[in-house]
Amino acid sequence: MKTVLITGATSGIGRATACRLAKESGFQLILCGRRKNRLEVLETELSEQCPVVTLAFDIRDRSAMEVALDSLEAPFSQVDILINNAGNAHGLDPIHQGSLEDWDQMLDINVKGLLSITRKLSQGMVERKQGQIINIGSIAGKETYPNGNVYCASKAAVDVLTEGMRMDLHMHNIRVSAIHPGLVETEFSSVRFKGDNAKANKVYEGMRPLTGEDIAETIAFVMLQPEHVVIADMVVFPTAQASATRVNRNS
Ligand code: NDP
Ligand code: 8X3
Repeated sequence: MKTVLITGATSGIGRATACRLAKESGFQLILCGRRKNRLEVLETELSEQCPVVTLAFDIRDRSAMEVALDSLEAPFSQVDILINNAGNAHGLDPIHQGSLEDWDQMLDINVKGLLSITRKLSQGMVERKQGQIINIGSIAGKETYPNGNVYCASKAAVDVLTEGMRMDLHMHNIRVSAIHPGLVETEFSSVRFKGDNAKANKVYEGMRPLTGEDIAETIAFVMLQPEHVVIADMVVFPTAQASATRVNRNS
């Protein structure tokens, strides 16, 4: 049985991925996020389908992350597949008005959090000469858009780090992939606009966005390829989107 760890499993893409992978046989899940109550509900829901454990920690807090991962007992102590999904945008402001607190959050979660957990879990993968890492980037990392500045930079870092990880780890038989979604309707925009749901809903106005389930399906596709195949990089848009800024809102 292979062990899959998903960060950011309490909502959106991560939650949908947990539900999608629970349907596959041969996998057990470690689900992570800060909201413990949501993790508990999900564990109860999915443990009828496959073995599940949950770990509640803030990915910015390196020692909390280490303590949580070190607490894993067999058969969950060896992580075979890491899905680096936790992340968010915080704010959408021009560079001279951006909030330093928002910038810290995006860099600490989307970049440094992803790096810390990857460093920790890739060590065991290297020792065992087997593993897979799937990073959730964004179209924002491929194309910068107005006021996206630091979020775009954080996702460009995920793009570059995916390449770096693959270069360092392929000789240890570890597969590294990135999936870069366009607009996906999750809690993402509500977090970006700090709970202002009127602003959040406008992001998807007049068009049909992707769902967390759509991206979960692409994650499963990448993950379930034969061992000699790595999907290195994938951009996934809704049909109504052609680039970071070109969206057909009459669809
Ligand atoms: P959601 O806001 O629905 O989910 C974000 C997840 O990240 C939550 O489970 C949240 O859990 C977790 N998370 C956030 N901050 C932390 C933290 N400090 N420590 C631990 N976990 C954290 O958004 P999405 O599902 O849309 O986002 C998932 C990923 O997809 C992100 O990396 C995002 O950048 C990326 N993405 C999203 C797109 C979109 O349009 N929605 C498009 C392209 C990429 P909790 O709050 O419980 O800690
Ligand atoms: C999320 C997609 O375009 O809102 O990464 O940045 S976008």
